[in-house]
Amino acid sequence: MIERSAGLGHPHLARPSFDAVEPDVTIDAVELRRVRLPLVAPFHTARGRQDAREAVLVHLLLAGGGDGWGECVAESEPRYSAEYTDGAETVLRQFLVPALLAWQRSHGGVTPDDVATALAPFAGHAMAKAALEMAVLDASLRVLGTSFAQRLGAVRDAIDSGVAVGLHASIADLLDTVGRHVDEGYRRVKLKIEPDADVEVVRAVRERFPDTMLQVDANGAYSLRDDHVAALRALDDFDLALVEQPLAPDDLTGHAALARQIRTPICLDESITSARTAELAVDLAACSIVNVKAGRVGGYLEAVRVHDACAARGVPVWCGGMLETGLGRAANIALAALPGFTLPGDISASARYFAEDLTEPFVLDDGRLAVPRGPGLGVSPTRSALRAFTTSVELVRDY
Ligand code: SMG
Ligand code: MG
Repeated sequence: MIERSAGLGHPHLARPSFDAVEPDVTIDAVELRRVRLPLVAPFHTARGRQDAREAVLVHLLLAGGGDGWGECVAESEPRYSAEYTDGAETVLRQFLVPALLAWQRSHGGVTPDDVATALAPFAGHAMAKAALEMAVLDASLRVLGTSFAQRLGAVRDAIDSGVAVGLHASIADLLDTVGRHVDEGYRRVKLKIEPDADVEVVRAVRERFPDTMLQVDANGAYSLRDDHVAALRALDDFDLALVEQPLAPDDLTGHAALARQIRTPICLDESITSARTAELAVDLAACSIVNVKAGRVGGYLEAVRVHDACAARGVPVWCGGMLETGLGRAANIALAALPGFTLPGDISASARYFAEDLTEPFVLDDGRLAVPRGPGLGVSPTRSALRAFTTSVELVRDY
């Protein structure tokens, strides 16, 4: 791993290999726990509206005590991606957890690096796989007394916090929401856009907030139609940090063509499903910035490889968000503390989405969030939140 530091020119990226020291853990049982947290306000995007965060949590119970938590970022409905909560729970119960337990039986234990190998026979389901790997990472790092941040190669103690603002019914309402977040101290604001809710919306926000770092996310709602390209080109006037995923996820050549027609840098989100697709997208000039989401690429270890591939190409990355509870938020903050994460991520304070989080809340400090430093995720669900938000629990074990 040390050779990667040469490409980055960053001494801190000389990340120690944990393979030698990370102990095998022995999983006694896997609890698949469904939670449902109401959102403080609905979140609208070009792909629909959400009123609550429904998630599958993967809770590993280790033989001899100890545990680990993973959060699956799949959403209730298959809109942002093909994965969705019920599907993720099914694939975990029926295929992924049994495969990991079978691996453990034949190898005498599991390490975080084993998870992707054990699950590789199954196609897709990146978010479900990521949740299981996250739980194994948490469990084994807790045993070691090492934090996620240290394991992933973090170089910062706090990260700049950005906030994503959904589509609003009126520009006046949107300006109120953005104003509130600017007052709260967020270091950049991302606006959701869609055809016909773009140029005027961004113009109004830019006029009211001339000094705020702004970017937009289209969730693939545009095409190369003339009127769509014209609207995206009109956004060049507003000094946006980037436009995220304007076109369909599989349209890399379309993004490359669009990049030649607009000045705002293109960032890809849905298109990037692995370090390999990140390399391809960058090498095709489909994007010049990458949004990294561990769930979308199959886990935090692959997310680090996306970071490394981008760093080697001089491409800035930032950490995306999936309305995570405190568990996923803790892991995202650790990831966003890596050196190549040079842009603020969609990692807000807990209060942006939840009146009560699953863990102790993450709170902004001068527009920043502190990187958890305790063993594993450094946070755990509180008993009261588990009681309040759990909707079902099932136990999977190797009989
Ligand atoms: O966690 O603050 C957050 C959400 C950020 O906008 C956000 N995420 O496309 O980047 C994205 C969306 C995906 C989830 S909503 C469809
Ligand atoms: Mg996005």
